[in-house]
Amino acid sequence: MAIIKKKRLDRLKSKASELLNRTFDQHINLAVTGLSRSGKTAFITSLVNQLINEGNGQQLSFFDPVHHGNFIAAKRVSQKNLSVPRFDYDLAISSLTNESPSWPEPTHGISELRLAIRYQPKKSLLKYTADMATLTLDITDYPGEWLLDLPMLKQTYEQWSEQTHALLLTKPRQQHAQDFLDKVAKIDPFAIADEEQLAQLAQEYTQLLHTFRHQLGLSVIQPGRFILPAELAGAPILEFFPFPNLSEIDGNDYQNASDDSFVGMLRARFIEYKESVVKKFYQQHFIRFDRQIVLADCLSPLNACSANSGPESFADLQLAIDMILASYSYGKSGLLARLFSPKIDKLLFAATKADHVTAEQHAPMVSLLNQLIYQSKHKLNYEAIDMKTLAIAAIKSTQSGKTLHQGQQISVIQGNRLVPNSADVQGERITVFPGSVPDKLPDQQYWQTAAFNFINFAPPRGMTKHQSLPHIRMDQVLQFLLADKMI
Ligand SMILES: Nc1nc2c(ncn2[C@@H]2O[C@H](COP(=O)(O)OP(=O)(O)O)[C@@H](O)[C@H]2O)c(=O)[nH]1
Ligand SMILES: [Mg+2]
Repeated sequence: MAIIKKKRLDRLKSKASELLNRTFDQHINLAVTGLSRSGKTAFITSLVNQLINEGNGQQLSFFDPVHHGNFIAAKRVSQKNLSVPRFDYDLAISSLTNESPSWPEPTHGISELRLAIRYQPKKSLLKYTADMATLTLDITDYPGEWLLDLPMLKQTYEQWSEQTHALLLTKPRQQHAQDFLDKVAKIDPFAIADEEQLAQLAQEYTQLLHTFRHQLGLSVIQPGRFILPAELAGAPILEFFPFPNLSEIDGNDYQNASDDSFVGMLRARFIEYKESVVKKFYQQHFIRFDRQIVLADCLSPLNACSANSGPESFADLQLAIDMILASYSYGKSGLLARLFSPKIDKLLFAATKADHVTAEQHAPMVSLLNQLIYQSKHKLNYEAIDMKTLAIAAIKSTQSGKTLHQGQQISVIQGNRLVPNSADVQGERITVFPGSVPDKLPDQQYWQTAAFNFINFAPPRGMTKHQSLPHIRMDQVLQFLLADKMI
């Protein structure tokens, strides 16, 4: 009898300690996304750097665990998911802290990094049981472009072709796309597909997407994976493109088109792409995230040099943000609800590169981003999600000050101009007034008179690996994303 009781007691004890351990080990799956060049790599590098060097140099005064003294230390530990590439923090921090610092090389896919953050529980029940608790933070970096593919899941190849074709016919895409469209128009959709020709045209379509993104500064790129293929580069699954005017051909003929005909092969690849690329990403990764930060560079599209396509590139950014946010509107759509369960409880929008403008421009930056997301925010079902918008600089590369201009004091910023593709990446030191950021979506008049001067700055000199990087509001980012799990 006594033995049985003891056994039961032991079992209970081990259950209790297991339970304690479980509550002990807090865990956050933090996802970082944004379109290419929005600043994801710089952001994650700075976030990791701030946490592992806490106390060295820069203050994190708006991050309560540091402010109240219960932050102990953070260190990198090996990641859980061994099949996902590691986020290369060492490489990134090395290039930033070189004698001649440069921005980390662009990345093209998904990567992960895990931090273990030690802290002293002060408020939660944990304080009775431990002097120290651990928050495990898994950070995933993935291209926002991949989320642009979500709407394709609801479309047939015909519908997608029609919509994409219509987009290709609008300014400023049309003048670049005409050549490609003419070539496709010559193809007999029911002829046996010439794979070589198909690959060649897919290549041209992909090239067009690159032009839209990098030359015209547009954001709605579909399929998004085409310009950031990661491990799928060169795979036939990425070799398809929209076929115009499918609605004009006989519906029966289209349905019965064999898989080796042009249109049959394009259709088959489109379907396969949705299944094994788009859905797979949601099922393998997206479903695990519980906090998300979306980075947006709202300043580049304001630039005076893009004045020709300024209004279009801005409208395009708005549409892209809308498409990206659709990924969080679970619950409303059956399809999405089936793909991932509602899990994300905090969503942060950050307008990046705030060091490109003077401090008084940060408030308009935030309102501008809020306007960009306003429409989608109201369309979607967000009740369960805590949301916030901030203007940040992951790595502050300028100083701000005042200067006298025509008898008036104006705020200016100063930094080293970035010289692209040059061995001497540190250009001359310049002082600029970058222009005012509009606090609402710019109207026609803005584009006519605007003189926004967005210059790419080199990272600051003299940073070291073991010091925290200069930043703007990274402590508020940490506060929003982590602090409630560290009490
Ligand atoms: N001045 C400044 N520039 C930044 C900052 N973050 C990113 N950038 C610039 O934006 C470029 C793209 O950033 P990156 O992090 O590689 O973007 P990703 O493609 O989203 O990973 C960098 O090479 C920098 O030129 C920042 O905090 N301040
Ligand atoms: Mg990157």
